[in-house]
Amino acid sequence: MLRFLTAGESHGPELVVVVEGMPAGVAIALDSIDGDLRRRQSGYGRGARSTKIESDTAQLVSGVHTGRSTGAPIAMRIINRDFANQPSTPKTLTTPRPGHADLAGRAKYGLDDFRTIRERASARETAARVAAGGIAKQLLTAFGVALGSYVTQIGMVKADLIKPHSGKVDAAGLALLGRQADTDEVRCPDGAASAAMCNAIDRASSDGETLGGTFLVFATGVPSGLGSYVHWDRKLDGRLAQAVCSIHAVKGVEVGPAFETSLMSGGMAQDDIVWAEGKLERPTNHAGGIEAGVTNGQPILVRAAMKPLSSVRRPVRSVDFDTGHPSDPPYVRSDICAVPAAAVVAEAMIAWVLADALCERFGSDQLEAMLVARTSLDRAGLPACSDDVF
Ligand code: EPS
Repeated sequence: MLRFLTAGESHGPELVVVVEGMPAGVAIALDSIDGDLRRRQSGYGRGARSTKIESDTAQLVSGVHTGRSTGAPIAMRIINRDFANQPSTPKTLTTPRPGHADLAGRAKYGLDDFRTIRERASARETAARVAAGGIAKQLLTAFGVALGSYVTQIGMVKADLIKPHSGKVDAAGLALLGRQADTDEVRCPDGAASAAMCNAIDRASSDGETLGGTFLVFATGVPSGLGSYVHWDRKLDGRLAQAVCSIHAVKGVEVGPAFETSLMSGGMAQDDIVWAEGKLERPTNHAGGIEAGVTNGQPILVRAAMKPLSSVRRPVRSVDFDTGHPSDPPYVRSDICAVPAAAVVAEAMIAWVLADALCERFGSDQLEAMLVARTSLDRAGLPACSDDVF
């Protein structure tokens, strides 16, 4: 229902994003999009490009009138300040860097200069995704859906945090963890772990290394009934996994504590269904808010694993395609750790998938009509005795 398309190269003049299918009537505040762009740029371990050169803001080109979406495509631009620093004829790169798109890109498009491939494959593109996700978040806000994220591990350092699926942390508790993350250098709400993560990043930097890690994204207030159990390609967990796994360097995604529950017996891993004080309650959330591909009204919990970034200063083995001889590819400036930034990008991608699923369920032309549809559909999943309550 919703689509977005990004364009632009890492060191080209600008990134462009076109958001298509946004219902009319959604309040669009550029401030909150710019706030997310700033959150994406920060994080201990980012390189000079993010911290010293770029200062991302979104310029709105179309699709918004008097502060509200019109139903027309919403186009935005994000200027690359580093464009001004680029040489007019950059040196050709003839040795592919392992772990990057270089080799795969040559096989795919037959491009001789690995720099051309790197330009589009760069994670700089995620700034445009965050702008698109920022639009999606504003539709979600109208439905009372809120998103946040925090870092759970960097390198070997794991945060010691309350388990978000344990039933001991509600929407307000998750929001607090998200706010704490936003004030921390590595976006980790465990202060002791955060300090150890920063030390690990310093050590990696002096060793010419990089670090990966894991992060958690949550969405609260999500209406039940989004997604489908009927068709494989409409299952919401699958759609979320695809969206998050498409983020640069993300290699794994779990919905709820999937790997932890794989160690449990079936009875332990269930989330009981309880009718209490006129409401359906689930004392735990092992399902991560999704059962059989459909939201169940519980917070959505998605965790992802990011590999250590592939641009390392220490020597790596490769082959020069001009000579056919072994060659160490030239080090190209990069980040040491981008896990905190990836969490913000994942928020944007999850917001996007949820907004798309909202449009699917409640219609997608006008926000007002969607809100009316929501009110009538919300009661569909309740037991008959709920009539006495309402
Ligand atoms: C990236 C390499 C670095 C990162 C960049 C992603 O860029 P540069 O080579 O210009 O130093 O800083 O990320 C961003 C610029 C950004 O805004 O996130 C890469 O190779 O993917």
